[in-house]
Amino acid sequence: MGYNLTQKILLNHLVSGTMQPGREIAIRIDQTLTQDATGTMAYLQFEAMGIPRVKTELSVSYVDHNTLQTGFENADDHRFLQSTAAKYGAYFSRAGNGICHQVHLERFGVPGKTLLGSDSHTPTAGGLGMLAIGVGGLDVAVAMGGGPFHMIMPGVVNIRLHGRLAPWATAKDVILEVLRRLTVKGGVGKILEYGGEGVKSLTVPERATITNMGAETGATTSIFPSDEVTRAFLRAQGREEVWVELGPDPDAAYDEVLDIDLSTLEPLVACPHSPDNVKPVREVGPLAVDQVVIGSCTNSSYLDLMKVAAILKGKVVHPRVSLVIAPGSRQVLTMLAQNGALADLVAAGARILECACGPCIGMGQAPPSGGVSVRTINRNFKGRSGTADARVYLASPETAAATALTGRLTDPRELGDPPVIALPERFHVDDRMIIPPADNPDNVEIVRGPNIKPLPVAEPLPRSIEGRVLLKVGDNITTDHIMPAGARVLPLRSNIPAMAEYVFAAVDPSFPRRAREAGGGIIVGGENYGQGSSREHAALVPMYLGVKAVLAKSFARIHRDNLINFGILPLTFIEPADYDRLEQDDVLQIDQLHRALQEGAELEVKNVTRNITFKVRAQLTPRQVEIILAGGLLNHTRRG
Ligand code: MIC
Ligand code: SF4
Repeated sequence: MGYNLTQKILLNHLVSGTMQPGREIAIRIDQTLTQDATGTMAYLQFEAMGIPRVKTELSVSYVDHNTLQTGFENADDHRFLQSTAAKYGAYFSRAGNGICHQVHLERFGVPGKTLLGSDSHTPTAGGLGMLAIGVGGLDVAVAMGGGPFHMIMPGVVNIRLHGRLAPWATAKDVILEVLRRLTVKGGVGKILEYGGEGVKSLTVPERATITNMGAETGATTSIFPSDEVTRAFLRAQGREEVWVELGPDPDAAYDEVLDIDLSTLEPLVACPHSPDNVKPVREVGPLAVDQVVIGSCTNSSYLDLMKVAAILKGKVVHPRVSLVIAPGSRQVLTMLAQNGALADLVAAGARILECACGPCIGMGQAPPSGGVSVRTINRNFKGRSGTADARVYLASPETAAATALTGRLTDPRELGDPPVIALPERFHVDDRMIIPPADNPDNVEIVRGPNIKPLPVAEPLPRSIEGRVLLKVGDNITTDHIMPAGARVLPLRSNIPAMAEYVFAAVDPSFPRRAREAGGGIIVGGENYGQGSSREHAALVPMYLGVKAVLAKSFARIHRDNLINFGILPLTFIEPADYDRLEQDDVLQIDQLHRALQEGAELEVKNVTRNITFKVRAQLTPRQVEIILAGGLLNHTRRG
């Protein structure tokens, strides 16, 4: 039996383990990326490991999230990141150069290589045939230090694309269809490998839209083959020499197969408040719209924005609508400026933002009260836009542009013939906003502003835990619920004591106070606890508040790994009904922890308040047991 593409890349990078789904493997990491909201922590952790220079082939430190500088904090963090990159051997992509995933695709991604990024949308580079995985910052710090990345071997799902997209159907509609079928937890423990003859008809930026938003299914990553289309993209970026042809063997086996006929897809939209709440645009509404946002790492490429410019050319935005456009990179913005498309956007009334994440992460441009916002981004979790009662719909740039003109959610097919925009022969290449590492690192001094506070480190796991249930939540709780982002909280990412005031802010603002008063405790969650962003702060800050364990029906991958990395026990109910028998404030006790974890045995939890017991599972690999016992990955790594 031959290998699929995922297995080929993994095999090439395998350090230990066997590639059987469910077994632990370790792989070598060629490249890493960090961004400013997760990067300060990652570099503080790298520093704490005491390694003088990164050991990867390439590490890039991006500034793209925290660019709204309403106080000194973000600018201070940027200076810290610039100095750590110079000293420790990473490239530094300056504020204004673009969103990490877009720039990495354009300038650094290489088919067949592995990329580990401290951002959940790192799989964007899968559009180039790279195996690109999003993780917490600490895992990236370890990889920068030359350590392998450990993961449970996922099952590989072959998504076979047939036919071609009909006019006005787009890559966004492909991934929305995948989300409609798989839901936000259907990809957990899986890698989505695209294939079939339909792949040929999709450009690299379109493929990248699909692999980017595969993150919303919970998948470990998504990947496309590297073919002549990939080669043409890399040639146009002046990087043809890194191209290699890569695909599955003809007799490759997969754990699952999913067929999608591209020709049957129509414009789709994800309705509030989940990316899997997908419906055809024509079935939603009539829906008056207050804001349209075009941008984010999912849909802000040159091709996307050229189509938007063509739709808007000569027209003006509807009086009700505020249209906001954030180009994905300086390359995109420069090209739009040079060919006149930017003038068309401005003339149409678009509010042009810098090349950054911006509204996608609630860094400005919050919609009005109760407002409806149609966005080309990847997440519409409640409150993420910065307005608690706003309703956010996710759609393609074409649907968004049509909507901006009419003021109501609009199927772009109403506009007649679609614009046809080809991939340019040559992109505008100018890497001067990417600063290479210093030649003389000894001369570089790390610049640390007052916002950068020392790194809290977890305690080794005690032999028994007794704690109060501090909070009980339902299914699909996101890391945005646990540790919100947005313009107010993001600047505190390197200041854990200050961040602690916002844990579960939108769910129960009394959480930090109660956690402090109780001296820590336990959180109870439903299915897919911790989905969404990779932010390790959703584990690190609860750890700082004394949270010892999370009991849930199931976990999202990155968050579960982050909990382990920060010494918090992720436990799952063996009988889901036991979830119903627990209430907030119940006192729980778990004894003989060390022995049960080391033996891989089930753990007995005593509900002291109700005088009942029930069983939970930790399902840790032997390495994860060591990490938890040591009080987290940093302690474990330092001990070597
Ligand atoms: C996001 O889209 O939620 C973020 C902000 O990019 C996060 C990372 C972070 O919280 O810094 C992600 O997706 O991992
Ligand atoms: Fe930035 Fe949004 Fe992409 Fe996250 S999802 S990296 S916030 S653009």
